[in-house]
Amino acid sequence: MIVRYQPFLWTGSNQPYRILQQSVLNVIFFGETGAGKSSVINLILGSDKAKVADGQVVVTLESTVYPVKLDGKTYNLYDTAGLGEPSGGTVDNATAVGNLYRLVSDLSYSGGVNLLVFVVCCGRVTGAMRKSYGLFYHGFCDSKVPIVIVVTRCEYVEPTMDRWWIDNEVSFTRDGMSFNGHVCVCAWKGRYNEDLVQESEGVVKQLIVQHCMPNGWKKVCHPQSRGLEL
Ligand SMILES: Nc1nc2c(ncn2[C@@H]2O[C@H](COP(=O)(O)OP(=O)(O)OP(=O)(O)O)[C@@H](O)[C@H]2O)c(=O)[nH]1
Ligand SMILES: [Mg+2]
Repeated sequence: MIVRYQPFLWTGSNQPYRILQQSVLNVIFFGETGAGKSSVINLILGSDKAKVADGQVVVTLESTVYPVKLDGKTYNLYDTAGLGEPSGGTVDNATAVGNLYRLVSDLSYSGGVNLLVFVVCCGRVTGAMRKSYGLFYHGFCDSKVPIVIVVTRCEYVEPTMDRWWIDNEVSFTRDGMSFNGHVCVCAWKGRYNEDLVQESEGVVKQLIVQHCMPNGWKKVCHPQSRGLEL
């Protein structure tokens, strides 16, 4: 089931019209445009429900939720618009940032946020990554939510995909980015990499189950700030 995520509507009283199930665990995927957020979500879903880029286009335009059951619990996986798209793109950065802020605020009126998943491509650790991490983890989530990193495009890393993290973790910590957990994956289903994709599916699911906190963190927001445009 795919549910287009919609912000809550306000009745004018203190009750929103629509409350998401309290018992689900809310997991937000964020990162640069093209990092592989939707591909990683598809790995977990075991399907192609989340639309993936074909070429150099921005694909995920708004937050979309994909419910999935893992180990008997229901997780709502939130796919979000990519950060870092220069102004004038399909979803400019200010809109993407505003959508993320709204998502965190809206979830604070239901179960809260249980886990953040930062998705990056293997390659250079960039200032843009540091900015996205700082803005979302520290800025929007007050450093109160566990955060894990999923590194995509690791199919060519030798001798195993995890080697990339061993070589690059220090660059993240030096830039002030630390994580509760990490995995290096191949989220692209090619002809000859079925075993890597299968391995990736297992480690990503495990990462989420292991690090999701049981009680979601809720941002203290004021109703009048809900329409905030950043
Ligand atoms: N080779 C390789 N390609 C990948 C991997 N993960 C994702 N891709 C490709 O990278 C491109 C972007 O992937 P998406 O999943 O659409 O990225 P996204 O972060 O959701 O992008 P936006 O929605 O535009 O922000 C697609 O062409 C994917 O097939 C990977 O592990 N290896
Ligand atoms: Mg996407």
